[in-house]
Amino acid sequence: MSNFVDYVKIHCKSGHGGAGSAHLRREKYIPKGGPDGGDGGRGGHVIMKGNANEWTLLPLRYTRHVKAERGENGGKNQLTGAYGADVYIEVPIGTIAKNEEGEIIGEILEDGQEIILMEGGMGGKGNEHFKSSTNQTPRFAQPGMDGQEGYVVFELKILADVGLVGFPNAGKSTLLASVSAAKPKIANYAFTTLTPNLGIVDYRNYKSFVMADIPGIIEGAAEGKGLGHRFLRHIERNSILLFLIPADSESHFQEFKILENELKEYNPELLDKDFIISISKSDLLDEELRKEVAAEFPENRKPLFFSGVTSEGLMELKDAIWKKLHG
Ligand SMILES: Nc1nc2c(ncn2[C@@H]2O[C@H](COP(=O)(O)OP(=O)(O)OP(=O)(O)O)[C@@H](O)[C@H]2O)c(=O)[nH]1
Ligand SMILES: [Mg+2]
Repeated sequence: MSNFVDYVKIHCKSGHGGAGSAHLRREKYIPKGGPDGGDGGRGGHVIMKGNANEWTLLPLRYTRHVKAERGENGGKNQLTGAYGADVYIEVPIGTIAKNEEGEIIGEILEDGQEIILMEGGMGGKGNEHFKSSTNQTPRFAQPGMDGQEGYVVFELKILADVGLVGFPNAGKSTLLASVSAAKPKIANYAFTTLTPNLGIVDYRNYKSFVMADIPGIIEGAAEGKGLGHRFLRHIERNSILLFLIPADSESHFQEFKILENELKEYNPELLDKDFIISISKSDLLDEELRKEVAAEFPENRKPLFFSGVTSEGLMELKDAIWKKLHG
């Protein structure tokens, strides 16, 4: 999935409104019929719609133009023209649409959510509306309004094969920096990382996967503490999760449980994702301490040890990630 597309530009056009009708009623025995022209139908909207089954903008890569239908013209007998069909652009959760000026039109946060990117033109009013005491038979009607037209840029903020999950200071950014060309800020204080960083990790024989370094999670994150929902949303878009528990944690397994619980509180389906547990900063542990830490974890949850500083354990970690992704 490393050929991810997170940017697509599409020329969009909403439908022109249908014209109102200027029809005059003609009946056999009525010499002068009145106006009976119906209104034109609204032109179709261009709508962006959230689809939780999509994870990339890849399906839109070759879409150059999107055009909604025009509204039908009004007809005689007060017949209103049909609405032009709306056109839908389906996007993954987290997609932001911007106009040509770079202003945000909207962001998709939920499955099925719809945001109108361009409104269809209003239909014109039929001549019936223009009847007055001085003009009983108006021979004119409104034209339909123009639709809108222009480029829309779609951006998916983040999408990665593996997302790093850990408390602040766990060593997430250090790991990303040591396995990819990304240069995230690293520092010895909480919330150094405020926005996600992506890195492409080279793997044996020219293979690669994408790793996402996301802001640290704290207890209560699911209720909005810390950076709250903002980053938990990013986690939803990663294929697998890598939990990082730093070697100098007070209680490693406990820390893992807190992280797991925050994900569950936010969205229980996150726990269905494949995950790997790791102990970061393993250079701080000698053989004996390492055994003690491993013993905290149940048999089916044994952690991998690595150090982003000395690089020990990184190859095994990459192997484990690759296996989860493709094995
Ligand atoms: N000894 C040792 N220190 C490390 C290691 N990895 C990170 N550190 C240190 O731990 C501190 C935090 O590292 P970061 O990589 O910024 O941690 P983070 O998880 O990205 O933190 P936030 O962005 O705040 O969530 C820094 O002072 C790092 O130098 C490691 O493998 N060994
Ligand atoms: Mg960081």
